[in-house]
Amino acid sequence: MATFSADQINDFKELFNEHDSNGDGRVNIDELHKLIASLGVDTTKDVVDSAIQKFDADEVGALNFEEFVSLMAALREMD
Ligand SMILES: [Ca+2]
Repeated sequence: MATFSADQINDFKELFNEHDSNGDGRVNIDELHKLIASLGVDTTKDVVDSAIQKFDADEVGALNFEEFVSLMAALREMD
């Protein structure tokens, strides 16, 4: 998580918690799709699905907060 400031991490945490609608500490494909849309990024479920597969290190089909931050880092790299 080295590339983000503490403030950014806090913002991510808020965003993550806000979209973890069932409160299980992970964002699944539907939750992540809405989260990314709320950032103003237009994407498809297929793209979200591949992102989950790529960053879901423990392979449960949803991202925990740490995995989510890795995804945000990768998205930033693409800018
Ligand atoms: Ca969840």
